[in-house]
Amino acid sequence: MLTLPRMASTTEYLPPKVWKWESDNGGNFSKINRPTAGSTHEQELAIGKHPLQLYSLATPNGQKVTIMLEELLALGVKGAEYDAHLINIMEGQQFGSGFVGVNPNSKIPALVDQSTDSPTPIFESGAILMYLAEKFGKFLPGLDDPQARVRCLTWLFWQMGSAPYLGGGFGHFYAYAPTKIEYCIDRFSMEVKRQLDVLDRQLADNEYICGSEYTIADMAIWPWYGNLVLDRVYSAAEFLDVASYKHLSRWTKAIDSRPAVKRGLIVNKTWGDPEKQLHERHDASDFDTRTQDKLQSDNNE
Ligand SMILES: N[C@@H](CCC(=O)N[C@@H](CS)C(=O)NCC(=O)O)C(=O)O
Repeated sequence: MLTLPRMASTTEYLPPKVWKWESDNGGNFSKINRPTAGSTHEQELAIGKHPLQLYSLATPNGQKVTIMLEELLALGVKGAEYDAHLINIMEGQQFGSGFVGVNPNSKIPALVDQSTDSPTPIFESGAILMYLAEKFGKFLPGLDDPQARVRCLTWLFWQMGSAPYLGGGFGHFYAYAPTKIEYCIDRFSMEVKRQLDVLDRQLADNEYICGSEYTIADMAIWPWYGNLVLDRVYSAAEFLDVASYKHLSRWTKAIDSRPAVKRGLIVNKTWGDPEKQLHERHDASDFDTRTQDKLQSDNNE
């Protein structure tokens, strides 16, 4: 049988034998992306006065953790007091030596628990949510209810595996890539719409993702899929016809109205409406006194 050599389906790009790094490929993140790990410069991390030190930015992955911390504080859990330090990933601060020491994967969010015998560093938003849930015994069913617990963990891990298709796949090619490539946008729109349908069906029978209780699974899933439904990421709500997912929309709005969620969403935020930007959070009162609109009006006085 005659075997034809594999041909590239486009005439524009034929991959070379060995891929080489072109440091600027024109993409939004080309200035900071690189194919190696490790730190690029010395930069110590600041340590504030509270037991928990968060190093983050208000992307959906960062918002998961600030929502959880604000929910814990709303329940009166004093040990959940935290300092939220800004890590500006567009300026490469995730490659500073201090940050890499906490998270060798150089991605926000990263947390250090300073209340343990020696500091406990944690990275990966799912691991952080689980750590906090177990530390304080909130928002994750305990080992005395193994079925409820595994249901919650299953949906937590569903988010970890699914959201990269939404962010790294759909969002990247729909909103950020320097050229619109129909193949990529089609492929990831299909997958994201399938995921929206998965969530919609789950929420048709359940008030929250895992049942009648609000858990860390909701806190992990909402910042990605809730923000998408509310058209706060990628400007793709119409394109993906998100309004057609009725149960998902109901859940999205219910969680968006929680006061702790409203606070969590603005911590470490450096873009958008100045009233909704709290660059760093070191005290509960910062929400009233240190949002960008307040700081700007203080400067003008
Ligand atoms: N699986 C990780 C993903 C974290 C992640 O991708 N963080 C992004 C911001 S949303 C980041 O820090 N990117 C910086 C970079 O890639 O250099 C988690 O859930 O914590």
